[in-house]
Amino acid sequence: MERIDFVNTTITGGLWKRKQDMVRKTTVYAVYDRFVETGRFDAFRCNWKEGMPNKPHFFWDSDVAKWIEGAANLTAEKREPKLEKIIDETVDLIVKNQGEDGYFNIFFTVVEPEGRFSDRSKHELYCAGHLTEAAVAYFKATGKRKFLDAMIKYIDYIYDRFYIKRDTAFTTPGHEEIELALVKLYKCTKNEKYLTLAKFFIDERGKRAETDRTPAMSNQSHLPVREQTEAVGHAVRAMYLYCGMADIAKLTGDKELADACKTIFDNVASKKMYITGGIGSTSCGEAFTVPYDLPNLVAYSESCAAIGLALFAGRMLDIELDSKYSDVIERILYNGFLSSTSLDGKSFFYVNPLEIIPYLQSREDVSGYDGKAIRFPATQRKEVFSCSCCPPNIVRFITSIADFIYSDDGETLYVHQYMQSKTTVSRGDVSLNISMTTRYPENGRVKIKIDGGETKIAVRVPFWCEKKFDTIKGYAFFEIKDGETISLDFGMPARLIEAKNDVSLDCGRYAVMRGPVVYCMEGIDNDGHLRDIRIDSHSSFKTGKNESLGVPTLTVCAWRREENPDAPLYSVMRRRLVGCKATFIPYYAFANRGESEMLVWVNTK
Ligand code: FUB
Ligand code: ZN
Repeated sequence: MERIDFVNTTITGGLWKRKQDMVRKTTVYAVYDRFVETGRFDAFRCNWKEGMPNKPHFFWDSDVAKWIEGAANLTAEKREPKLEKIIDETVDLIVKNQGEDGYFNIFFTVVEPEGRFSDRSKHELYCAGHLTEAAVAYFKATGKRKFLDAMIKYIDYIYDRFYIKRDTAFTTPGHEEIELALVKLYKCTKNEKYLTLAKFFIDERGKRAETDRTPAMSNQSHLPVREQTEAVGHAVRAMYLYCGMADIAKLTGDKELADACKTIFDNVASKKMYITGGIGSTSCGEAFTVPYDLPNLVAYSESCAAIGLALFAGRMLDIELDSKYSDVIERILYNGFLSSTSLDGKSFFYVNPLEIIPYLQSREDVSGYDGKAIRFPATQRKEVFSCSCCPPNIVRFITSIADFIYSDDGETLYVHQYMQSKTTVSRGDVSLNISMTTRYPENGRVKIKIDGGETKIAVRVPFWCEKKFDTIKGYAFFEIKDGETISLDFGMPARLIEAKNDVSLDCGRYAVMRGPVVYCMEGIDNDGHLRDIRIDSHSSFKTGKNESLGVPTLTVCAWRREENPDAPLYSVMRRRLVGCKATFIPYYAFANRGESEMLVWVNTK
């Protein structure tokens, strides 16, 4: 089963078309402008000196690289001369400032020139990886080779130092990413040495103590990767590592590696993932903790980590057909990922909490301490961060989202995600034109038409679908003739969801989902005190629309205690529940109307 690359698929309507249009029109420029203002683009001139403003951070290269990758993805669908000009100018600077030997890294050129390949915690190989991904994307989009050739030269140098000479102060990267980039470079150039280097970095991780300021578990170096069974440490690093492992497992047929990936994936999906698909629940090390530790108020759930899990799940699906992977992707897409970006496309959450109590935000100011011990997530999205890894990651992710829709194995076309789209599949002399029509996730109806030949088709039956389908590994199989259309209706009632009782913080609470979309209440729609609102298991939801936000709503009869402004801090319980209406909006749309309380897991009556 091979994935149909997003460059062969066009999203033609619906939510994702609106998001892609927003990125093309607004987000890509908003992120660019903030990166210009903060000196990230200028840093590529490599002329920073002590005393000057905008000292380059050691992973600024990667911020811009991700932006370039996103801009390249846009160019792949429709040429964008303005974006190409920015990219070409940046590539010129890279080539100009690249060493004779191929080396390119802003920080280790202008800030710590003596430190090349000496500090495992400073993301050198991570930056090289993102630059390589960007170069491959730009080459694929435009056919221009300059960036690709520059990165080939750099990677050849890395190969020589890390794999041939082995004279660097560390063996494997402190922040994984280059592994999956090397696989992309291998696929693009067919040069086996890049696959060898990717495999080397994967195989060597955890086999020795590395000189590193970061704890071994934080960058998954505590054990050789084949012996790892649990997702641990920094969540983004973990996901990028697992992506690399899954890539290598698929390309080399390495069953042991594939099995490690399966075990780790199951560990994440069954014990360490929010209902939104978010992962990495603590701000301390931006990391996974113990199973079922999924706090809502102080959730970390970094946007990049959600992206990373979707990328990992996509690669697992490349290895074996199983809807558990595509279901997780869907959960992320419509929730933990989409929440990252404001509805106007200009600002972003780094951290995606599942509950907001605004007054807790000011807790640090009144404690008398710097108060960094408990960090409450920001209540509002920001346009840029000092560590601004998420915004450009969001740009490259939305622009390549069609990567998740289809796969083909020459006999069967697999449909994993439902997005209105068109694609073409070549099977020898036969070229199949596929067009999918749907308003998903507004409703669960999907039509898929095939022209150009007959085929088997396997469609994912979503995890939330209550209708009965005959499935194998969560997919329903049909035969479809040339010119025929298959019509599916998964239904899409609102449902109450409960968490396993091990997730202590969610006990006695329900979350609301309609199809793949998790809903939440905001104070602004519900007179605040959201924790005091209770719903019960007979709740019946009415669908509607919030016109100003342009999103669907759900309303339900609920209860709350009768208001008593004179109540003391504590008083003897009296049952004074009164009926009220509770209004829910999609979780992804929270925090678009100023600061407000927000709650996903609602108390039960
Ligand atoms: O360290 C580089 C990026 O910044 C990581 O991927 C994010 O988690 C953040 O730490
Ligand atoms: Zn991030």
